[in-house]
Amino acid sequence: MSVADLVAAARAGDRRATARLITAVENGTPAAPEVARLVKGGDSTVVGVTGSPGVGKSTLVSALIAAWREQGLRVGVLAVDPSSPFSGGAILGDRVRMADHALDPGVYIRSIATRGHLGGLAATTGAAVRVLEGVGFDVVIVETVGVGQAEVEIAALADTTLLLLAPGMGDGIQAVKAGVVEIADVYVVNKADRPGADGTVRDLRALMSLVRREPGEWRQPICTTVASEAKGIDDLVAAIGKHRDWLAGGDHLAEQRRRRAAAEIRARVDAELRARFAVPEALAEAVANGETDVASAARRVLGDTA
Ligand SMILES: Nc1nc2c(ncn2[C@@H]2O[C@H](COP(=O)(O)OP(=O)(O)O)[C@@H](O)[C@H]2O)c(=O)[nH]1
Ligand SMILES: [Mg+2]
Repeated sequence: MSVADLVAAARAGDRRATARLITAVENGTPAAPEVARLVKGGDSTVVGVTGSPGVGKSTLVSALIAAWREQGLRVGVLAVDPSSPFSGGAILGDRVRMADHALDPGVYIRSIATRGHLGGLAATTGAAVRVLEGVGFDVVIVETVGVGQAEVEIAALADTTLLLLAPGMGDGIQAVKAGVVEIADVYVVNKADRPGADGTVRDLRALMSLVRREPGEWRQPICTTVASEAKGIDDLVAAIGKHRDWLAGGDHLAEQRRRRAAAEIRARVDAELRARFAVPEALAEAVANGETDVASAARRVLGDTA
């Protein structure tokens, strides 16, 4: 099958064709540039879903898929979360709903391994997002575990990033303080059926009242959900739509897309620099032994003899 045939098949809902296109760009095969060219110009709502393990991301994604499918939208999901959805995460756990999605040509779900990407995880994920956009998915969801820098970078690929918190998880507000707050566009307090949800919302409000914003700047709403019972999903979908409208209103969307592309290039450059400037073992030993210092060693690695 030619790349053009694959793209046509993927647009018609053939998930194997979609998978082959993503694999091509992930692996950087000779077909990759043609794939990129043929899928360009797509326009999806790209939604990042991040938060600590167990907070309910996969369950929420499943509920969001159902809501958007009801509106007739095609939904693609990239799960950059080792715990989901194919290795025991809640999407798989919810067998009935997942079986529906599995037969539904309007849904495509793919796990992205967190290791072994030549161009860096963010670059790989960004390329996959563009394929899904290009073959006509109206919404692309990227689920990541919001802990490491790589995950934060991946979340930054999204137009709208949801940060999930849950009562009693302790780390919630800390995650907000630690800078994840900068990438969140919508806060979601999930597991609102559990005690302490009100307190989590209050803590968030208090924290946000400290942030100064310019007029016209986006104010992150706080949505409460019970993902496992599909409660609060309509309000969340509406909040995502509002953020999308806000982005589209100013020059925000174009700026966001540029930022996304810059983040992808940045990730690729980082990966290539790492590959190009390997740290010789002897040099590491010299630093470990105190024969030289880290800064000088780093300059040596970079070939900077000045
Ligand atoms: N009580 C309650 N449990 C939930 C809710 N949402 C998810 N869970 C459960 O929390 C656990 C972790 O959910 P999962 O979606 O896998 O979390 P993830 O690691 O963030 O993707 C599962 O047992 C879910 O059934 C909720 O709103 N309320
Ligand atoms: Mg998960």
